Amino acid sequence: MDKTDNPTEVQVEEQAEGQTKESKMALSRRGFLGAGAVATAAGAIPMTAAMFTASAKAQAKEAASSPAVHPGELDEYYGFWSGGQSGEVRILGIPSMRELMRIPVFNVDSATGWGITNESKRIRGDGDHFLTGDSHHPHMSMQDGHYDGKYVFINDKANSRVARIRCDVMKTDKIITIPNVQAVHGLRVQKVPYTKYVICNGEFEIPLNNDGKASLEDVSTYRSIFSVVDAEKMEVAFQVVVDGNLDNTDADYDGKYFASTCYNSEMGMTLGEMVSSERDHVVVFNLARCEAAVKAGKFKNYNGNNVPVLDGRKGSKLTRYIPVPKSPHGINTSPGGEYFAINGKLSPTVSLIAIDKLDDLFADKIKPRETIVAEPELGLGPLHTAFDNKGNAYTTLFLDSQIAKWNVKDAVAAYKGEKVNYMRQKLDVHYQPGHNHTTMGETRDADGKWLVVLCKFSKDRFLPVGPLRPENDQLIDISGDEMKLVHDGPAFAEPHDCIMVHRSKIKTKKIWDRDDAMFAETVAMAKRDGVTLESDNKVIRDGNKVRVYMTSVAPMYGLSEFKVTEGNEVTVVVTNLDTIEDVTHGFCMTNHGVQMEIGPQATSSMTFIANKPGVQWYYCNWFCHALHMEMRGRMLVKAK
Ligand code: CUK
Ligand code: CUA
Repeated sequence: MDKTDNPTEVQVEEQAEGQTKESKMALSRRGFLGAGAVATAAGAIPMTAAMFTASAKAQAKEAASSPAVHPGELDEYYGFWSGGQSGEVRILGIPSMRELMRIPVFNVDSATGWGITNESKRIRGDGDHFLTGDSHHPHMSMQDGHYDGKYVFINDKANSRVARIRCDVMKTDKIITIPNVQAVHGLRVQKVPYTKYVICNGEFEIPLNNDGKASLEDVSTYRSIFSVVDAEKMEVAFQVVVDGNLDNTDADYDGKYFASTCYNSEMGMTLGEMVSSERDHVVVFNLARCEAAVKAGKFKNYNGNNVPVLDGRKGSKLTRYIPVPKSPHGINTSPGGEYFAINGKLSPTVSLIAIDKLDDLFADKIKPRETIVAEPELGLGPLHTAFDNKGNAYTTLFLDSQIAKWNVKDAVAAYKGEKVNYMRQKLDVHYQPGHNHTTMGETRDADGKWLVVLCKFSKDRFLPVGPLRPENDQLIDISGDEMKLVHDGPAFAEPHDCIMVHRSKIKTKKIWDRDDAMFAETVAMAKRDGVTLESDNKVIRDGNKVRVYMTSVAPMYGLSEFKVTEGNEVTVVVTNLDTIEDVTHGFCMTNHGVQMEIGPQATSSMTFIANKPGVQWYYCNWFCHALHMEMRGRMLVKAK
């Protein structure tokens, strides 16, 4: 590498000589991960002097424009953030980056009683016993490539689940476990004609029948499987066995193809084996052919369930395999529907697959690599790419801790051999970015206003809080020619991915409908007990079971006392009769480890064993009224 033209991390430090001590320190901290990584990456990228100047200039302009949303003003976008290992989804306001709400999904939540209430336990279904989750990819349902404001779907990598969030109430309404796979990672929705399907990748390779009879040595039956989930029914419609494993996925804007990245085409079981070959691939799924194969009965079943599993391995009509440089990660469809952008991870490149060449590929008229129409070199560790509405792409460079802004058309021209510079700007981010996302950028409505970059490390950007640091979600203004960093947002573990949806797309309810499906089963139970939830306060005794029905109107419960016997299984059903927006009540039974939220006009219930003899106060734990402290009552647990 020519030293004068291509400053390495060390040289960058030298050039920083005239700068303040602090910014020099920042630069050397940046080098911390980058240096070691250069050795393992496929090759270093020449960074021109012009690029460096652009990046320094951009840094000097940090905080030049403001994302201020003044008191009383509302944000323009809803952000849906994955909560990573916390298992939840968070709603942020963009551009303020204020956290507005948390939606418990795969976690158990003390505040709302998610995982504690009977209503949430029904939704959590067969995975209710899991206390944990690892959510990665939140994506909203679409109509003809536009967000429809109906649902947000998200995966749980840890327990191979997919959840659906209802956007009218911002609560999870369905969670399913995907059979036959392990570690559901990449998740997206069908964009066109509408979100009939949610697509998701089984990342880890497991025996086709994973019944405990397979060995660790013979891995010949190990497979990864692509799952296609019916979005309305929340059932797996069909699955496709592939060669190699599956990482991230996306859909086209024609309703024809899905594509997934594979970083372990070797089917290695150790890190060394997984990165041994110079190329991996993208697998493209032909939806029409898959649906026809299911109809024609050309599937098998595994693990004793009825899910149709198609064989999409190499040579199959259902799939095509496009070789790309080793260990690709993110895949992002350009909002015009022209390209799948495949992010190189161990390669400094992004490979663009021309979607309009896929018909020819499936007709065997062209070779797989002929679908690649650009492979710009961007920098070290490209993980994910986002798009604006002006033909530019923004790629996170994990190892370089930068965002590369590049022009798609110019990258295509350069691949054809034209002498054009596709690189527009490199901006330092802090630090080690994974996903990034533009406002509306995964739909036809990409508007090129804001870019959020989810940095895995925050290091020195916030007050130190011990060895465990927050992530750093950075907001970048992309409305002008230059990217401008405008906000650092600390976040708890661990936003992998996010989407930003214009507020005009979402209509939420202010209070619950009494006939909402969320508590329909509880309403049915009350009916069987002859209880009218909207008016009755009753205790029903049914052998060892006690069902306590009460209303709540600020600041009183309909029942101020009830009696049970030690060992009784007690179900408390609270119906919040308040009709005023934001008057949420809680119900906490002391010394029993249970509490829940009851929104206005909602019914919530929970069941526990009364195992603590004596007087036990229950109280409202959501502040609702000046006399909120007085909103309480007594349960007497008579000793057996
Ligand atoms: S993955 Cu986390 S940085 Cu789960 Cu989308 Cu790429
Ligand atoms: Cu009801 Cu606080």
